[in-house]
Amino acid sequence: MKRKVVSVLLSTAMAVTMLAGCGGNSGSSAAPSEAAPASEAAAPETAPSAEAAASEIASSEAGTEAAASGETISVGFAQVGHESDWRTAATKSVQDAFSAENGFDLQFVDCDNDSAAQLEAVRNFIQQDVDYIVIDPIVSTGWDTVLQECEDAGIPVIVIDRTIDDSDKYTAWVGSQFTNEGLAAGAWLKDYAAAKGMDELNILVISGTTGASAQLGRSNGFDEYVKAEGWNKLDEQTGDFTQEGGQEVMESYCKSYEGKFNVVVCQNDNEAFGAQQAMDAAGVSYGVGGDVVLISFDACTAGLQQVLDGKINADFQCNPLSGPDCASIVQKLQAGEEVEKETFMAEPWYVAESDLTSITYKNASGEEVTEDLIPVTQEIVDAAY
Ligand code: GZL
Ligand code: ZN
Repeated sequence: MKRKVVSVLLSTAMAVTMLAGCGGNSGSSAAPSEAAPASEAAAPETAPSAEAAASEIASSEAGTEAAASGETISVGFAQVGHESDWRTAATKSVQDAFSAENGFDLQFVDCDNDSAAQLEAVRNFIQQDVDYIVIDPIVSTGWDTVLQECEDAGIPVIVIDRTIDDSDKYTAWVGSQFTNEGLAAGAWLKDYAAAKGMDELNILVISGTTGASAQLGRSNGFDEYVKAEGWNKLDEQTGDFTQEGGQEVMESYCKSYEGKFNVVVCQNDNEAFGAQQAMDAAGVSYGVGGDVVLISFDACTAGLQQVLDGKINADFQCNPLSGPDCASIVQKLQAGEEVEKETFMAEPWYVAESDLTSITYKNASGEEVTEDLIPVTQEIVDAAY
């Protein structure tokens, strides 16, 4: 099965509006900003990659033709929810790509982290007889029956971001290699601890939504290092990818493991913001020069600001901007063209200090890779999603 790695860029300024209300956004309001390049190798200031720009143009051109010919493409999108800054950016990426001017009629459903509601949303799309269905699956199992119903109705399904692990009855998937994110975090911590002379690691993990492929991959990848290095992982509890969840779990950790931990791993930035609040309240110092190393994932704008401020030591990006790739897959299918089953987003690893410049690890495909560590600068923060 061919794979394509795409660095997805938005070359236009993008004002990221944060969803108010529940779901644990960091509460920070992001200023309108240029989107960052999301390719591993690219430095922030490089121009949009030709491939990404071409796919963006192709999807809008084809869309415009479709719109001009009056044949809009109807798409049902069942989104996880609104639990994090990452999710807000991911939703906007799809809504922008599947716009009316691009020739789409997008039916959007925010499933608020409720798997039953998500299955119901997909079944409603079948009833509405949409042309295509896009799913970001809250959890990775329980999908085969409803995907069979989509197949029986002749509606192609594109999966984005998280994966569906109990069925392959979908046409294409665009997203991240979550296990690599966890492996990269373990590889970085190993080198960082050696560089800082930390001979004993006592680790607390605040994991994401249980059963989400992002949680499974990050936990499994990181645990390979826990086992191989003999690190002491004191506990792992879910913070459900929300700020409230991160704060609640960290509050209990500060009581149960007072003075016994020197590393905290949060599986997204919003959990890290909550953990910071709890550690502040407990008088625990973290980040560069602190008693606790704080690791996070997503690298959203507010998370990268924390890295720049030395309050998060390392932030492993998960790229939310799969909208353009997803839209170009739909347009290719509409034109009767072949599409790849898997498209992986390229994702940079960000750090607060520049003493380590790269990591080398064996990735989920068993290849030994060496990847850059990017010290965060203000322009990187300003260009983030
Ligand atoms: C990862 C995505 C995760 C993010 C969280 O691809 O599914 O869900 O890491 C989000 O911020 O809630
Ligand atoms: Zn909610």
